Amino acid sequence: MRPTLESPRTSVVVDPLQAQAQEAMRKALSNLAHLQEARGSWSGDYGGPMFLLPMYLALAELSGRRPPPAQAARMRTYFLNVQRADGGIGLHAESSEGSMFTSALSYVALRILGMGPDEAPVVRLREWMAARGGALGSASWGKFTLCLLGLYEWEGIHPVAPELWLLPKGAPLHPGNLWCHCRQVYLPMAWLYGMRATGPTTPLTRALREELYPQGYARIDWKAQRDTVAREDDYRPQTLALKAVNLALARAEDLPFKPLRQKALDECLKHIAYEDRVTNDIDIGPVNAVLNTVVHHFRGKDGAEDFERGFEALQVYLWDGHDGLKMQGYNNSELWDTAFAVQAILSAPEALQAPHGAMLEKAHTFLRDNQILEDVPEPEAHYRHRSKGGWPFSNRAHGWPITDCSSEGLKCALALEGRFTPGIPLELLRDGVQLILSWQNDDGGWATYEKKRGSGWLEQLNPSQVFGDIMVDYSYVECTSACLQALVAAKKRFKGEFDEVIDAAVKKGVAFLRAQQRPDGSFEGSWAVCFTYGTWFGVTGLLAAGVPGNDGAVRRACDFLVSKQKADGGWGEAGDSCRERRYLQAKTGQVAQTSWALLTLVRAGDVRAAVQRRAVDFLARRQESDGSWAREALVGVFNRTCLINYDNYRHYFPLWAMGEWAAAATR
Ligand code: LAN
Repeated sequence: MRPTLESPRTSVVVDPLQAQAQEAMRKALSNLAHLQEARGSWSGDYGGPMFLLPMYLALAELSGRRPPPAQAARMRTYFLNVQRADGGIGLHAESSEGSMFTSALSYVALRILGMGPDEAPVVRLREWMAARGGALGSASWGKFTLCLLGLYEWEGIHPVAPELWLLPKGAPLHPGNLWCHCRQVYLPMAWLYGMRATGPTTPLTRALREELYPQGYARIDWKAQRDTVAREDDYRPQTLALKAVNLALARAEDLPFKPLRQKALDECLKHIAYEDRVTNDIDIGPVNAVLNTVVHHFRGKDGAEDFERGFEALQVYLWDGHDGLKMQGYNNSELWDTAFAVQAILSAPEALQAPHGAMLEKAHTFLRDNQILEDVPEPEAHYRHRSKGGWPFSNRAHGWPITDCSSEGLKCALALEGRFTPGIPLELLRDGVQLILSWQNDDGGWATYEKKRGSGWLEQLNPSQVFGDIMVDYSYVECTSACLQALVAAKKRFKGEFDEVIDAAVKKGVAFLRAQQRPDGSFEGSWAVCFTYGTWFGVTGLLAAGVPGNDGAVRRACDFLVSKQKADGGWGEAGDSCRERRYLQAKTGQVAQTSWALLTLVRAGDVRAAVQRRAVDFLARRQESDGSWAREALVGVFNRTCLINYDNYRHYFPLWAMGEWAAAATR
């Protein structure tokens, strides 16, 4: 800088952007403190998928538990808010087109919720469906749900054979080899299919049969409809392999005598009861939570108590949000949110953190009290991995630990160790490390809940039509990165104790990550949108593992991100990137994605300071006066096609990114 007489050398040159960032962080911290729950966590709307609430309402209708009027009104509001201008309803709340699966189920839901067939939104929805052949084109899970209600005939779907559960464990088609979410959905489906469980005909179902099918219900040749699917629902068209399996299952189903059926149904029921028991009836996810409860309903007197507990547990999945009352994609996302919030808080300058000791202490309590303390009973007999020492996505009651949730939990536990009492016993931290190590796949990566079991070709048999990659728990960039980061932190903490095993695991993990990088330098994410999220994890995983910032892979990833920055200084990647598997720009920058990009560039020590400054400026400008950030487009995703709302991402990621930027800029 040019020395002048007016600026004596002792004066501190204050960068106005630093000052702006400090002020933004101060406000973001008090907003986080304000949003924190008494139990120490952050909770938020986890809606998005549009098939969940209708499935819940199908159960409510079957079991005579229609929601009370005020709740029903909020649910109607939700559907009407999400309904698209063309009349259809998409797979998720912000889909760029309607889906027959969710339109047909939402139609039924609206009628269960008391809307008449002549009310305008219902008419528009029906017309949208009719123009596309009606509910016959619904994806398979929609047809299945309609069967339960007596609104589709069981002969019109491919068999879901309960006997698969009796196959020898090593058989490739054994459900134990499937991704746990897929396995747990097809488990109650197998029982319900085996029983051809169907609710009674009522005036409503009689009317719906005519409204859903312009061709006339009585005239439909059901057996010929097994493969009928609307263009909108056919993301994963039937493969030859699936066709062959379906044919074989159909032959078996047509046999007059099925000697193993009863035994298979009992086996399914045993696993359903087990899943209910080890999750406190929450179940691993929203779909099996509904379907297991449907099973108990159809068990009649035998299932009455289980039904009550299941139905009660389902209430935690409901969330009354800004756009109405919906069913969420999980019981909640509290552990995940809390772990990220803690890391964001810890990134802020110490002077700003100082007033928030109580917030961190409460968060620590939540993390401590939600670590999983026990393995599930007889894990092998129920196709379960170990659990002890891990962390779930939501809370301990849910009970299924996840690789990356455990890693984010462990990272926080280590970062906060010694600060609050009682702390987490050292033995439990060790268990966490061992668990993460035990989850590593042979390919060097980490999957979500379990080690990869089935081989990739199983995906050829994906019967869902609307989802991609549901059959196998593959290694993912995000999970691998999180596990590497946690292991490296653990190596430091347990000086010497785990050095060799962790070094070996990290070496393989790095090789996996490198192999995932795409020619354009990006990494594809699977659990949020999309290349921005994946690249953040890819790069931070490599860096944590000791790969230097000037490594070619890191440089290429940074170049990729820099090339995508928008004129407003932010990053905005459209949700359809996940579906189409290529980077699609959104109209404007988004704060969560901008934060991921900024975190990546800062950590990598990227020297293009102006790029980062524009991002910081974008984040600060977007902040509201109360320290929050406004809601933006959905940014979470699963199975390539379905977006989901991580409502707290906008509250802590900008803080985290500005915190790391500010620290690096003053270094
Ligand atoms: C989730 C939620 C958490 C999420 C993260 C931990 C964030 C991720 O890093 C790994 C994958 C995981 C565990 C995940 C997988 C898919 C889930 C379970 C969901 C997105 C929540 C809902 C979704 C589930 C599959 C929805 C039901 C639909 C099916 C196709 C079964």
